[in-house]
Amino acid sequence: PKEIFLKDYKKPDYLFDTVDLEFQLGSDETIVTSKIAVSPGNEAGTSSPLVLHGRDLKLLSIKVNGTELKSDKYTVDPRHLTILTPPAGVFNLEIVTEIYPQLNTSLEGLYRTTGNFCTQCEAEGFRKITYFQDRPDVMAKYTCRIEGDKTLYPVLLSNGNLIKQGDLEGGKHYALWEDPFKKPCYLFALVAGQYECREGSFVTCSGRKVTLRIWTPAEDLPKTSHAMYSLKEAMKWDEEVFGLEYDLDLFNIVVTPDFNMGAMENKSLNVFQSRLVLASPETATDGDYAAILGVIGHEYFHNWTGNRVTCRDWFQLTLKEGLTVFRDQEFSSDLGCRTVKRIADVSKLRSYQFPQDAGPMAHPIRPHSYIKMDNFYTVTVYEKGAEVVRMYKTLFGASGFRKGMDLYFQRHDGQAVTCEDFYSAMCDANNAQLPNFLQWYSQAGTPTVKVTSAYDASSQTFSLKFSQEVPPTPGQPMKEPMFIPVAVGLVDSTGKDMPLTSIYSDGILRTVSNDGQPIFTTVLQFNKKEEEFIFNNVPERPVPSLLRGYSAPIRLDSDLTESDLYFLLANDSDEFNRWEAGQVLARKLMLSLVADFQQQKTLALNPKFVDGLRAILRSTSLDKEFIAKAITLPGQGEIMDMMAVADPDAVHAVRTFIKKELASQLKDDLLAAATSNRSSEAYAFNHDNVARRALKNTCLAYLTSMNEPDVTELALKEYNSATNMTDQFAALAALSQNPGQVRDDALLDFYNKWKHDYLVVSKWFALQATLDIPGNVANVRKLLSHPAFDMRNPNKVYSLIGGFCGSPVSFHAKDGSGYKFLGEVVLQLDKINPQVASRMVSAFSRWRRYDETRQALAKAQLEMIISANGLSENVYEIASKSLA
Ligand code: BAL
Ligand code: ZN
Repeated sequence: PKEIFLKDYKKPDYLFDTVDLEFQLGSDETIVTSKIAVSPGNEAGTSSPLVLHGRDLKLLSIKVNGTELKSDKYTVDPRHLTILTPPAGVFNLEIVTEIYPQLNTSLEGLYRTTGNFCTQCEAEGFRKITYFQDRPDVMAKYTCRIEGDKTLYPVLLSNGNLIKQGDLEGGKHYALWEDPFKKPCYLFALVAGQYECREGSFVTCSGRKVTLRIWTPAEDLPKTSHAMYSLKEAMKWDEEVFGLEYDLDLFNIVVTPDFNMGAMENKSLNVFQSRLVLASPETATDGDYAAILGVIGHEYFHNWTGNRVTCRDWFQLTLKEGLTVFRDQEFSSDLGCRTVKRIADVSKLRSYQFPQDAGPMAHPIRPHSYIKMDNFYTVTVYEKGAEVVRMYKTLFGASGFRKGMDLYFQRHDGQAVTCEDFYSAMCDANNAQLPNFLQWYSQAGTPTVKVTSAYDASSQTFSLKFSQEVPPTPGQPMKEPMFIPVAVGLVDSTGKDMPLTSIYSDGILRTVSNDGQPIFTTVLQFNKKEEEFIFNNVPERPVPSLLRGYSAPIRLDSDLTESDLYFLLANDSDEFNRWEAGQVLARKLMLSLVADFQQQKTLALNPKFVDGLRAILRSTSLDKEFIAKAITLPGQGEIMDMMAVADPDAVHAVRTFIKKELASQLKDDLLAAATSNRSSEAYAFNHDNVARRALKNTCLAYLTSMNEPDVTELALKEYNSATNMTDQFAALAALSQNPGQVRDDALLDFYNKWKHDYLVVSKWFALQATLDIPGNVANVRKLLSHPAFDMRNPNKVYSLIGGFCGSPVSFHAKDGSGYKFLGEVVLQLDKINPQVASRMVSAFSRWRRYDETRQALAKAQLEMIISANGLSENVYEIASKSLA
């Protein structure tokens, strides 16, 4: 397979000005006619061959300026169509191809699922529809005429505005769509089938009325009200926060059960997998409601960050994804609770991105090379990318960030640009220079920042000495220092923030104030290997609150003592850092108990830790969802990630021990919180109610972990009396922690209740897949042949197989049964859907982190996979890099 490099980027030889597509949708084959107005792409004009991408296409004809092209004037291979000597200057190209959407299980390009047609073109799916320069810097205006059977496909949708529609002979009809905005082909979309829509409208800030339609199979329409609410909120928010107005009179969202990604931002025709649109209180949890809000927002926000301004090439993916994730995070924060959202995002980064950044697939947010671009839709490009965007906001403030965004759109609307363009807009708008900041785009690996502090009473100064280390990653043995914004506050002995006045560093004394007003948090700009910052006028030894709000995506290694951390847990005005202090304490505790467990010592819980959590649990002033987060222990993956040799059994045993011990020591408080936060009110998705349920259900999970009759009784009662899926599923999950009849009965009951609803059944699959019980692989293997499971449906695969791989005890079973299971599944999946298979094979990539026995077993599976015949490039890339 061929590796593609960022450094080899060249502008396209040819430009496409307009593209007129025609689809004749048939039951077996679809005929695609593409008429393109081509012009030379470089100033000198060109006579170089025009190379078009194409895959799985049957070429029917090519015309240049209306004349059929003779076969000696072009070549075709399985990946390309090359027109050897195109005419000089502007010319028209017409290509007719035949494709077979009903056979397309890869879900890239045009495919048919449950009778309906749907497309997915990002990153390189358009080449499965027709021959094209399938790259994002080729931007054209499109029309799309769709023709098909009126009964089978009553709804015909594409991008832009509906220009014409009408009936045709033979029971057919057609629709003609025109998109007035230039776009790259990855944003093209077509949907045809049996759908109904919920219609709404939104009046934009300039008074234009936009029609909003959410299309689903008729029976799901009642479940689209939250998505419609989310869309309207997103449109309003983007106007208020960024001054960005929607630019067409129609916005469509289509729901499909089979979709590789979560959703896709095609211009004015977003496509979503069902899980991220459909919700009712009875069938969707608070987590689902929150995900829908975030992803509807995310795809809508792409209209400006991604569509109006797009990427020059796929290496720049984080330009649109990092920025748009940042925007959806901010949107969800503004509509919910900012601290809780920040905690959730940082936890995700630590659980998924940190391990990636420390493994064989580590790559900068802008990768240097790829074999299959699909493999780079990663937590690094998305979530770390969003952290990099967040650093601009931390440095420039909300108004400086807005200025940068305004300048970015002013300069680049309608263009395909690079990460440097975004960086320059941010810096230029703020008259700033950020030395070493661009390293975030080119260096992989999570930097570790060490901090030591010293207080000098005689000079009333407090010093923070920083040093940074960026670990070696594949292809990058040596690293340069990065620009790291560190938000810092100093907390006095009464727990209050000290006013910060001036800081000395690098021979420069800086006054710290906000128009003469004292400030309590300052952002230190740390961009060298080592640097010391000295705070002046500090009357007593403070406890520093470092990296407030998690101001940079780094690992912080500070000299804060245990008592400093308990002090911050109880007092820090930065709520994120209160949570963080608890997490640092929990991580230290878990690691030390893991060592005890490995040495077969008796485990005992530090009473100070119990007291710290009790105080949080009893607080009447803290947000309830915050309390739920603060009493939740770091995940097993996070702890394994901190060990020299990851030991899933020890980490599991320790986490289970702490959970049970906390439950037993805090039982009265947990019971009080679990019962006092019940509510008989009708379900509403608002922060107060979500927070109340989160706290109640977190406490219930703790209590049930004790596996004692009274708490099991309580959980059963919660399960049976629940009036919404959040409470019902939480009670089921709580009960499922303990093997036995109660659990088996509850799981069966749940299935029988919900077998008619495939989204709820997916939750049921995921729950069983993630059960931390030895030997669960046999159960999961059995579920593969359950009538409700379908290997062709990505959502079910992510639930069952993905869930299983995320469960350390079963996946990393010492006998290799989990690895063997995944090895078999990957090969089976790869024949159906390489993108999904390659996501699954990634679970092997950190095999070197485990003991020798596990290493050998996992490696054997990777070797078996890589030697398989007909392996996709997607799986090959992940498997080979994992073995390298
Ligand atoms: N562009 C792929 C799906 C998403 O990130 O929105
Ligand atoms: Zn996106």
